[in-house]
Amino acid sequence: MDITKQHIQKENKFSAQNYHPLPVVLTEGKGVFVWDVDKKKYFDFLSAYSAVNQGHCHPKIVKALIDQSSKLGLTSRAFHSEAFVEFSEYITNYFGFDKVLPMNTGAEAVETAIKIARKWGYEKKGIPSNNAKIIVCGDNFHGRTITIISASNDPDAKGNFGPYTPGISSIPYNNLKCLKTALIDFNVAAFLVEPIQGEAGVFLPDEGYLMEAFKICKENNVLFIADEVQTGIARTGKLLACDHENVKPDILILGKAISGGLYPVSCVLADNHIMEVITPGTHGSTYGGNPIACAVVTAALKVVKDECLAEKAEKLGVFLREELRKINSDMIKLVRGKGLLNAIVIQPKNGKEAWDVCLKMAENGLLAKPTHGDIIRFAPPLVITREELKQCVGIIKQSILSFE
Ligand code: IF1
Repeated sequence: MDITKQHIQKENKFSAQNYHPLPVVLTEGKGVFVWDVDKKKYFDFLSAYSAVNQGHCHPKIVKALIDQSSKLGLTSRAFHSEAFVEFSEYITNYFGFDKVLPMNTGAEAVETAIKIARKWGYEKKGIPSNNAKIIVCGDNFHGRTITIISASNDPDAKGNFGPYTPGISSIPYNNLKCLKTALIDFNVAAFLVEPIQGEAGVFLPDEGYLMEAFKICKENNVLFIADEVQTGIARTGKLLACDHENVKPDILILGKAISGGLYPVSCVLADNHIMEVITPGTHGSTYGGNPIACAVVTAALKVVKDECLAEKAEKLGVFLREELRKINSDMIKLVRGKGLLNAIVIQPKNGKEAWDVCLKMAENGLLAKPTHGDIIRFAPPLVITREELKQCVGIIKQSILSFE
């Protein structure tokens, strides 16, 4: 049996089956490329769900990881650390907020944002105790914890994990009328929204939706929370997806590419009048804000600016969508996206569907994965060149036309 099959068989034996990966076993990554155990080279068109915006194993981020982990790993927040002091100043200036609260995974940062919003609701807005409500959007994806899936309408993500956390209501995405109605309720503390719905299949709201939603929140003394775990860090052609509409969220949630895919780091950013509800002992995390995370994030964010990744994503995204729309196949129902967060919707043909297209693209040297059956997300590292992108479009075209 070949080495790939051997690895997959072993994984199936020893690991929980909570994913259905493409039959590829990766062993190396550099920039836009990854290699499998057979030394086959691929373009990575998923970027670990937009966590590797700076490219795999970026030398400057790797250096920061090695240097810091050889000096001081984990102190806990029981003591101050030089790395954390420097990180806090750097990241709050970088994004323009007064305070940062560091965590590790995106879901933890989302949970943290919900906790802050609820506490703000009670202590600042005057919502009666234990009555705070959070408004979310249908087809959202904010993570996998019990509270977050309580806000989900995805049966796979939510099914059989009850009982669910109360105080969370869902409204249709991109619907300002429903938001206005929902915020009439004084007990609403916050509106939690993805500026672009990634998992749902790269759903872009109408132009102006974010700004109008923000205004409706302000009119009703409700916090606007932007989950930019996937859309942030230059992915959509601006540093933050909210920047396309000049919206400064009351609470900003970051994760994934904040550390360039080399260390799990997330954080919540907010100004003093909101973050001050968090006092000693009211929140924490063993690894949150650890020196290695701080060093890696600082290096990863510097790369975003030094290599103008947002501008690149903006320009290359327009090019990619133009080229994809030129592919003459009725299997491509739709191409949509912003910056280098894109997706194509596949019309099954001759019994072949999105999964088969992904298998064919893998055969031809490009890795991408379907979401919700018929949608394929195309999100390469932002360091990709125009020439490499052209090659990728060629692979996508060749793969899709092979089913004609
Ligand atoms: C999986 C999806 C993407 C996120 C947004 C918070 C989180 C995520 C907008 C939580 C995480 C990941 C999780 C991973 C696959 C991937 C994903 F398909 F699940 F939905 F990207 F679209 N907010 N998204 O996208 O961050 O706790 O994972 O660090 O769970 O399968 P996390």
